Amino acid sequence: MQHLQAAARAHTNIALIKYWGKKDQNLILPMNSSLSLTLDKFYTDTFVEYLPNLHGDIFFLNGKQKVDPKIKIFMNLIRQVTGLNVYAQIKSTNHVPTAAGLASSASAYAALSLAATAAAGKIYSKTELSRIARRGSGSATRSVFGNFVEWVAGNDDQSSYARPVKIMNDWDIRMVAIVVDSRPKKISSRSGMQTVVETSPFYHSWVKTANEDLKNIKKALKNGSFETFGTIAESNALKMHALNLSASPHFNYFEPQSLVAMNAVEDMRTQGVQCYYTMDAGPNVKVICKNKDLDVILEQLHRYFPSDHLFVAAPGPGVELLN
Ligand code: 2P0
Repeated sequence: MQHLQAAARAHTNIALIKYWGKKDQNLILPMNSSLSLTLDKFYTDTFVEYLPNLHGDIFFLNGKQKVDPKIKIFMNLIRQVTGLNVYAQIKSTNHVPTAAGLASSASAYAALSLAATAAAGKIYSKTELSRIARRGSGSATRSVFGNFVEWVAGNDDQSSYARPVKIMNDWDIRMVAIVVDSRPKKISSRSGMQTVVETSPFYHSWVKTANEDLKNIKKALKNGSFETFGTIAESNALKMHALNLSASPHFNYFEPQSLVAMNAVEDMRTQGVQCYYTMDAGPNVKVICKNKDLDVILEQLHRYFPSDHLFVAAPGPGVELLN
């Protein structure tokens, strides 16, 4: 008899062209295409076992049982897709440095997509898996692939998926995560982006410039202009945060230390060090740089932040099964 179990690992990703708004809440179709870097340091391991005697799905996160309605809805989708009508026991472990506050739904749903479908005896292509992961959480679409990844917005379930972005440069890129605060975020991405879509007077311009940013950052990835690449990423992040400031009610994810980090990066640039920042739905700042500049950047950041608040990551792999 078939063992209805499988385990998978997926790494988190950081968007450089942000996804910030949906055109379809149910299918999780984004307003604009986005681009991210999958990271090697932060990942989720998920084990799924279908057990015929269960009367509902059971979910454990880091050893603790959790009631999560989003997981239940997602497992119903998995049953619909695979045709296996059995409840599952799900055990997830987030491998994120203690207090880093970088655990994300991206790695969670990418790992669960692969583990839950493989345990049901189904093997899907990575493109198909990215479409399944998308239904759990938008950013999970991109964590199915490694390195640089584009999530093609699309217009329906079939046309909204992730694909790898080929790079033609030797940057040997690194990302330094500066942990400013590890408390849970004030406003979830899901509700924050919805408020912005409904109320920001700048939303239309965001979609337009995000599409242009995507086109130009892909060009920079191809022709090797790191300065153009970093400048676009930084400005795209700030435009996303400007949407939040212009929403009604307005909100923001900045803490005083976020601004300290951003200014430190800008100061380094005036001294000729190539580094750029991005920020997501929380106060932590991520610095993008080349490996060759890493030591000098860390030395500068140590002036403001203790070393246990700085985490260095490199490009990481896509989702994979664990034996
Ligand atoms: C992203 N972020 O592209 C954006 C940019 C942060 C800023 O957290 O509602 O958790 O589950 O699809 O994927 C995206 O939020 O939201 C996000 P849902 P998700 O990574």
